[in-house]
Amino acid sequence: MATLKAKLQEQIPGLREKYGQLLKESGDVVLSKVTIAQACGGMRGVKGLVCDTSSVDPDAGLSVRGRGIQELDDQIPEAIFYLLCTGDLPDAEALASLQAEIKARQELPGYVVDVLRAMPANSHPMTMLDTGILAMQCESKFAQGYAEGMQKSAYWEASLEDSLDLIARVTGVAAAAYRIRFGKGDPLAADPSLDWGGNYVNMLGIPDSTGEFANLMRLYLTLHCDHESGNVSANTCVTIASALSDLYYAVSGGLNGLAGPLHGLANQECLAFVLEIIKRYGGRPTDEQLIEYAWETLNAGKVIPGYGHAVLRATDPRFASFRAFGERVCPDSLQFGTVNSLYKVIPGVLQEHGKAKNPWPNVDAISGSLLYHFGLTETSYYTVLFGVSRVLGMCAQNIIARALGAPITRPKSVTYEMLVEAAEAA
Ligand code: HAX
Repeated sequence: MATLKAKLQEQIPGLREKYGQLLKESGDVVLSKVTIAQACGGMRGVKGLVCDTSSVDPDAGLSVRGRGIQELDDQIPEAIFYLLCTGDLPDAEALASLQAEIKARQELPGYVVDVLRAMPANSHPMTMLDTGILAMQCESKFAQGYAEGMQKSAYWEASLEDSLDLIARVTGVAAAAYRIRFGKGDPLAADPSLDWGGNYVNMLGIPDSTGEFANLMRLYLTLHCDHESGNVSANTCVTIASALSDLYYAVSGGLNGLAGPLHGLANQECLAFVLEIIKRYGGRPTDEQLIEYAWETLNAGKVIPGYGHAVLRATDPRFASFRAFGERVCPDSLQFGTVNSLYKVIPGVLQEHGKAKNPWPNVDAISGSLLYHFGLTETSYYTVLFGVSRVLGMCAQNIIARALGAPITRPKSVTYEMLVEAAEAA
């Protein structure tokens, strides 16, 4: 068995060597060109970032370290973190050791709950999550080590320390935010006998007599773990950390990006969309009613939440994993059934509409319907779960970036005049 730290210690010299060699021998090779449309269009398709933890293929979707996410949907999120960091799944002993590390660090500093309680009663749960994480910045071992003159070669170890602390505590922050924001009573303490996902469910305080809600949580935290480094939240996190701001700053900042409606907030909007449809038609709608509703939405200039993607061009495999879970656990749920009916009609409507490059559903189209089934009905909380999971990927990406001594991010921007000049020269 190799603990996460031992495995990283063994791998990092080779990793530095292979990148060093590549840069020396092939540093001038052109990877991508950038058109004016791309410079003005969110840099779509420009290859200008390096990320080894995961990759998103337009058709096959997310793979973590080369393994399709659907092959991994029976793994627990702690194992996925080990995989993200090292490229291998842990054996039983390494997994137990990682879980023990997390359990040993999960008690929240008392001031976090005070900070959350002091926030306005109508704060968005994402604001509470991000604030709770940022409040703990004073705990950063990276910041402390840096102030004490830590060697550059040791940055990754301090990052790993901050990662383990953050992963251990983020579920406590998220659960406390839920209980305070929605008047569920005092925050609940962590239970060290439970795994990361099971403990999170337990701290939310939502009864789970069958254990299936904990299974859904493990699946949720696994499926949302990472999505390359170019998406808004990961890219923001990478950029902040490239200034050697520690992970509390970087993760909190990245999650602020996740809170946008075109990114992580879509899952809150998806279930609201489903609930509105059910209300309007007084129950499970027919296909004709769904088509009517979809066209009304599009004609009002709005997007169909949960459909389309900046990179994917097929049904998101994470959608498929959730769908299989729903078929097994709650096939008769009104919300899950409506999501299934939408899946039948929306791609055709979007194709006819002719704008979206991808008419297929992304992960956000379905996750809320399953959470709703288990009694997590506060839709504004859904992005928090996404954020908790994404902390795994953000931390893994950061550990590797610090191991490789990644420099500060600084792309070049151009003015309108420069664009015109380039256009004229062409
Ligand atoms: N409904 C209606 N129109 C859509 C659409 C949808 N679901 N998806 C894309 N379009 C429209 C775009 O608004 C755009 O219109 P304009 O030319 O008028 O601006 C046009 O189709 C082309 O867009 P695109 O190239 O296909 O998509 P983008 O890469 O620009 O955007 C989005 C990708 C995910 C933001 C987009 O598909 C969308 O808004 N979807 C709905 C919201 C959503 O589900 N977001 C979650 C995405 C997953 C994620 O990141 N989660 O965190």
